[in-house]
Amino acid sequence: TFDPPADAVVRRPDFLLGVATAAYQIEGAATEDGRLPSIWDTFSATPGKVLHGDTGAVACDHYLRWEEDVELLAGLHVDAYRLSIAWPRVVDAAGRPNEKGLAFYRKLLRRLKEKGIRTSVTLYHWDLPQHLEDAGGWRNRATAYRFAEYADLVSRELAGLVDFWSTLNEPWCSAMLGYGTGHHAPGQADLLAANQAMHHLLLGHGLALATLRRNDPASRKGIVVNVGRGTTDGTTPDDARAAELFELQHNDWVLDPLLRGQYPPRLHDELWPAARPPVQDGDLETIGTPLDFLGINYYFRTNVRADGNGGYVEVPLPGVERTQMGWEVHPDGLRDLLTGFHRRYDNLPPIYITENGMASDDRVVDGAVVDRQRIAFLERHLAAVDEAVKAGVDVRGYYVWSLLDNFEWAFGYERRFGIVHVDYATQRRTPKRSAELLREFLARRRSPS
Ligand code: PNW
Repeated sequence: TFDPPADAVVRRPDFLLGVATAAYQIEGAATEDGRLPSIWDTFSATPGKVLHGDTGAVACDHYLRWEEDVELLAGLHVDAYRLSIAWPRVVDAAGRPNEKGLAFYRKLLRRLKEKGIRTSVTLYHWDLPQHLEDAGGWRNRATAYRFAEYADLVSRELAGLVDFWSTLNEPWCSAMLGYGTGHHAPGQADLLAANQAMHHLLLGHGLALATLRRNDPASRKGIVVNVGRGTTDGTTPDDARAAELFELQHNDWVLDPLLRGQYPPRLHDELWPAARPPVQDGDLETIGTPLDFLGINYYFRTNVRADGNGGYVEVPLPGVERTQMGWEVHPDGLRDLLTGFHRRYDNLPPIYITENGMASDDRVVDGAVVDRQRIAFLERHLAAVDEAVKAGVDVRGYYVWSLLDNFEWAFGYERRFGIVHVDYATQRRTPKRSAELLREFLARRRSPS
C-alpha cells in the first residue's frame, strides 16, 4: 500500500495532489477542427528526429476520448488536473480565435469543474504554431508579443474555468533543447539562438502574466520550470565548480531573471561570453513581475566533473538506480534543490511540484500492470517534499507526470510515464498498480474511516 507517515504533508487535505499531461503528448487529432501545424508536427515528421519516426498525430486520441479520460481522473479522486492548451488549436493564422478549438477546452474544463477537480492550465507546453517559427520563432522578439495576444484571447474566453494558470512549461527545454542542442523542435543547435529564445520566452511570460491578471483576477498565476540537481563525485575545486556551473546553467539561468530581475552574471562572464541575451530597457522588470506560485518539475540528478576547459562534463555514476529514460533516481535532489531555492531567493513564491514521475517498460499481464519501481519512486519523492516542507519550504501540491502513457517527445511512444497504461493499438486504458494505490490513498484521505 501507499502509506506515508501520519505527519506527512501529503496527508493534509489542503495539500493538492494531482496528475499532469500536455496537449501534444495526448490529444492527437492533429488536423481536426482547424488546428494549425505546430513545430512538433514538423519536427516529428522529419526523419531521424523522433525514435521510430513516431508523431503526435494520434497519440492517446484524447481530443476524441476526453470524456472517458475525465471519468478516469474522477475515479482516481485527484484534487487537481494539470493540462495544456494547444496554441495552434485556438488561434488561427490571422490571430483570430478558432471557436471550435476553444469549445473543446471549454467543455473539458467545465466537466472537470463539475467533477470537483481543480484545473491547472499551461498556455505553452512546446507546441508553437509553425507559421510563427517560420517568422523566426522564439529567436524573434515579436513571438513574445504573439504569445501575450494568445494569452489575452484564451484568458478572456476561459476566465472562471481555471484555478491555476501557468504561462510556460519549462522554458529551459524550449530554449536549450529546441534552439541550443536541437534535440527538440524546432531542432536548431546554436547557443546564441538558445539565449535569444530564452529571453523572448521569459519576456512573453511576463507580458502574458499581466494580461492574465487583468482578464482573470480570481485565478492564481505562475510559471513552470524544470530544475536539475548537479553534484560531483570529483574531489578537486574545479569539480566542485563544475557542479555549480551545471546548476547555474539549468536553474539560475531561468530563476534569477524571474525572481531576482537579472540574468546570473557568471553565466555569461564564465560560460557563454559570446551568447548574451538581447535585453532591452524594461524587459527585466516585465520578466520579474511577481508570481502567485512557482511550478517546479524535477526528474533526476546529474553527476559532473570539470572538463578541463572551464566547463563541466557529465560522468554517469555506476551502480545507481535508473529509470527507462536512463535518468538516475535521486529523491534527495528534490529536497536539496527546494531548500537551496528557499535560501537563495528572498521572495520565493509558494511552490507546486508540477511534474515528477518516471518512465518504465510497463506491460499488461493478466489485465494488470505492476509498476513497482514507480510506486517506490513516487513514495520517496513525496517523502523528499515532506522533508523540504519541514525545513521551511512552502510546497502546496504535487502532480504526478503523467496520467497516461503518451508521446514522450524525441523518444516517441517507447517511454511510458503514465500511471495509466495505454495500448496504442486499441487506445485501451489500464490503470497501473500505482494508479490504484493513489486512488486508495486519496479515497482514504477524503473520508478517513
Ligand atoms: C518534461 N531533460 O520534459 C516535460 O514537461 C514533459 O512534457 C515530459 O514528458 C516529461 O518532462 C518527461 O520527460 C523534460 O532532458 C524533458 O532534462 C527533458 C528534460 C527534462 C524535462
